[in-house]
Amino acid sequence: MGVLNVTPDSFSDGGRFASLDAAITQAEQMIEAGADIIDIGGESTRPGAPPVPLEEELRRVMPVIYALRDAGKPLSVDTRRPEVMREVIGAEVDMINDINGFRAEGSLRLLRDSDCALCIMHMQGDPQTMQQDPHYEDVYGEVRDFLAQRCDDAVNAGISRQRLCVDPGFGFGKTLEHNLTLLGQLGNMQDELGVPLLAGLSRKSMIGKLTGKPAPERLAGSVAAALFAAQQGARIVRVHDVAETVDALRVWQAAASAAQRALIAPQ
Ligand code: 7PM
Repeated sequence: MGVLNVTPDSFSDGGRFASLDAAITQAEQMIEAGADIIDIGGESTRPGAPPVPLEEELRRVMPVIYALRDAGKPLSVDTRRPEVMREVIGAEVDMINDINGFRAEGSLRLLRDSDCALCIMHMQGDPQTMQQDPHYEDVYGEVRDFLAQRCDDAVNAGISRQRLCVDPGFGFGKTLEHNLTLLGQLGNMQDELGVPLLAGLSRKSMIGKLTGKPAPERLAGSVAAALFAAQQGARIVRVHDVAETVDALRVWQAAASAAQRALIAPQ
């Protein structure tokens, strides 16, 4: 899954057209590089970020959706707002990726009346305050139980389990230690929940803490994290650097299958 942030820093029409153009070019490059899903986000969820007005979020994502409809790859929209979900479902997007786990009133009901996929993510608190003092008694158990409960809630709202995937939400109300505990147990979580797992680690502060590097220099660390997540059983990795991650996954997959064959038929 390639990350496409549509967050123009200029609000003039010139800035808007320029950023739409840039977003489309970036999406085309990610598809060319091997992305299977494009995740379109119009709301900055950076810790402490001010909320984006609803109308502005729609003005950012809708033109990009229309421009990428015929690009040949499934489109996902990263949003917490039922109003945005309704609009993008109407534009026939393939997945809603909600960092809030579809906890907003009415969102599951909206999804029931579509055939759109859902990515249910765990977040403790809200983006404004979540990194202030994250606390858990048992981070793995609490995140797993939350995701299991939200999956059951979705199924009880009339949504088929086959439409769901889950995400532990790295960096969303979690310390480095919490993130590492979750990453180390990703395989168990996949087994226990029985729905496909999505992992988003790309350029996150945990990579920065482990490498001592600022965001623009977190490529190698992010690729390592994506490979590890895939090896643990993650079915989807959400990344900024698609070409590099695809290369790494291809080499790792070839080596892993060769190792598997050697186990079955030793030379
Ligand atoms: C600033 C800080 C901007 C953090 C953007 C972010 C995830 C996601 C995001 C994730 C799923 C980022 C985050 N992260 N959706 N949306 N999983 N499902 O680092 O980990 O891209 S936004």
